[in-house]
Amino acid sequence: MTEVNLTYFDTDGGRAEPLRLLLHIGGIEFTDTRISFTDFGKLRGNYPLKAVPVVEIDGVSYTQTNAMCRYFGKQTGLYPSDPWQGYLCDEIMETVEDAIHFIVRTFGLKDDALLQARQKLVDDRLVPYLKMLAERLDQAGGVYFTGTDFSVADLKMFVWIQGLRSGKLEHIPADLVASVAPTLAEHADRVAAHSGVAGYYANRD
Ligand SMILES: N[C@@H](CCC(=O)N[C@@H](CS)C(=O)NCC(=O)O)C(=O)O
Repeated sequence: MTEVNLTYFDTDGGRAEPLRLLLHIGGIEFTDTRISFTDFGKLRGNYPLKAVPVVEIDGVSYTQTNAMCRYFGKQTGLYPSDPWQGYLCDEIMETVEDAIHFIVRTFGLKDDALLQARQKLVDDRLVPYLKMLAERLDQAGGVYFTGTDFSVADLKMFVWIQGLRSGKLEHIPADLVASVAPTLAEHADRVAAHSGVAGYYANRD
């Protein structure tokens, strides 16, 4: 049997979380290796791109979260088989990835520099991104991002929206999603209630 080992920070969020959910829901056994930031400093030299997530498949390390999501999504029915639905799924995942990239650029800033950067981030990036994504959900019928079937795009959106709503990102209002794109907040609630997602968190201590 193929051995899968996923390495990421010890948080129930971030880039690896959609993949943890996907593997759990899809019934693929994996080792959930969680490292501290201190460990990361010591271990990053071992990772192919000096970054995490890293997925080790039968002892070989691979990178890029969205590629992992597509690969395991195809094996578990959580990535569309139809090419057009696949495009829609990818568009959502890549858009979230871009948004994460813009947010990460503001990490490490302090005081007024952080305030200015976060306000600009909200106005120039997050608001347009949230509006575009809400429009896509609407175009897909309003329930899931690729139509009637639940997919890894829904998991990726869910994790990102939960992060935005957490209030943990200073100067990003916790009610931003609800005020700019209420349907995305409803979508995240819908995904949270999905039996596979709810079951996963019910068993997390
Ligand atoms: N495009 C990559 C981005 C990976 C990435 O930037 N990971 C972050 C953590 S979420 C990281 O390891 N940053 C530390 C660094 O690059 O030094 C992916 O989606 O896997």
